[in-house]
Amino acid sequence: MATNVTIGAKEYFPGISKIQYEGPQSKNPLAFKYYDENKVVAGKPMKDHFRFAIAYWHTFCGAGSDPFGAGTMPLPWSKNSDAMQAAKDKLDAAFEFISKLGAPFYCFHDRDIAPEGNSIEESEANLKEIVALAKKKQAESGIKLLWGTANLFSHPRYMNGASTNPDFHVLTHGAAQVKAAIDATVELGGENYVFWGGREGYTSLLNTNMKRELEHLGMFLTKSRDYGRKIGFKGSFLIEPKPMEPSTHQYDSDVATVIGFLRKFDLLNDFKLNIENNHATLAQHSFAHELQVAADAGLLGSLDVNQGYPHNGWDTDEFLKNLYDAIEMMLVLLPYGGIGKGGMNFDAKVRRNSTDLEDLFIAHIGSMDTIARGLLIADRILSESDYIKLRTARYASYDSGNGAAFERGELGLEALRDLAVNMGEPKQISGKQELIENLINQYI
Ligand code: XUL
Ligand code: CO
Repeated sequence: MATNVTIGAKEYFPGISKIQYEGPQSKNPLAFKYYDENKVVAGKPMKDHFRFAIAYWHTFCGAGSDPFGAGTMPLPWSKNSDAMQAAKDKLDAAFEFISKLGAPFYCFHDRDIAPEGNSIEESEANLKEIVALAKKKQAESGIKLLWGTANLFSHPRYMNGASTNPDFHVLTHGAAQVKAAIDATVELGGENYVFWGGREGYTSLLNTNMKRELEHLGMFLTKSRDYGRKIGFKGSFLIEPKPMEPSTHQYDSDVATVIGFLRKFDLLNDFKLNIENNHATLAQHSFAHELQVAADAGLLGSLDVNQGYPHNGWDTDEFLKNLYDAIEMMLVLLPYGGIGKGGMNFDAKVRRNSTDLEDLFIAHIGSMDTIARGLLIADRILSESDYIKLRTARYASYDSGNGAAFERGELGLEALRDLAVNMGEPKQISGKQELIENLINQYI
């Protein structure tokens, strides 16, 4: 899975060579302090635990504009006035960046890598042309596609949603885009295909038939699955929950909601979850909570690693720097058996005042190191401490006797009532939360 540095017609990041692991003592901002890709931890190399991926839309397309001002980022690869030439330059910059960073994967929306044309046919042709070049770049560099997706939210036609749009005509345009994006993902050997709800949701119930819109979404996903399988896509389809923004109410609001939806539309065999930290916190959950809900259902597919700003209520897509989040993430992932064919995609952007091109490297290096530390710490907590023992012990009364009989379904409500009478008032048993919190801190 090693990546070879690949530079196109022009070098976009001169002076930066392949980022090396230098260890925790290093003062070099362009070196890894903890992410040592081949270091074996908990039975496998770090790189296989994480399967890091670079998000094309933020790192190569994000100009840093906000509702109050224009973009601030230099994006030297986006200067050509010919949109297709600019897309080719951006592809060169992307593969140079990803290979210098040493990330094994990338992720894109159709419109990130190729511009929309004046017709569906022109858009399809644009995408095909860039996909052919990306395929060569992948072969040359060893970088792989973690997932592809379609942008069904930026174009004004999607203002009322794509597959949940009240207008069937708009839905057909969404279908054309998803078909082309699945084709591109398969052509590039993509390991997953993502659906993030974009504008699939509503702003006012007064003008919305929610039941009908959800049925359309279920049908749309079913037909997308059928098409993908027909053309030989073997990977997972992933749904990425988010509760709000851009719509006031997003249909895929959190992991539990999505699992219920997948069950209703009989999609559990083909779909898993792509879980993003900032979306979890917008849903008033912790990242670990969302991961655990998916893990318990056997549906943990892939992660968009980032974090929000704790004092506001929107999706700030910051680079993950909170060590606790990284530790708690690994405390769920390690016992689950790892991320499988998923990965960790940096759905994150540098702040709009971080305008040096090297800041893109520094931001990714920081998150990769944070997550590597999370792994090292979580592994020690799991293998050396009493963490699992303390948690397991709380459920000991179900391990034998009547507790075990209850779990087997052998005790009805009358029998349980009689046991309560016989056993009398239960003794208080402490949950020991602070003890466990202290124990985690002891390993940091
Ligand atoms: C938006 C978001 C998307 C998805 C892919 O909040 O997270 O970028 O990851 O469409
Ligand atoms: Co995301």
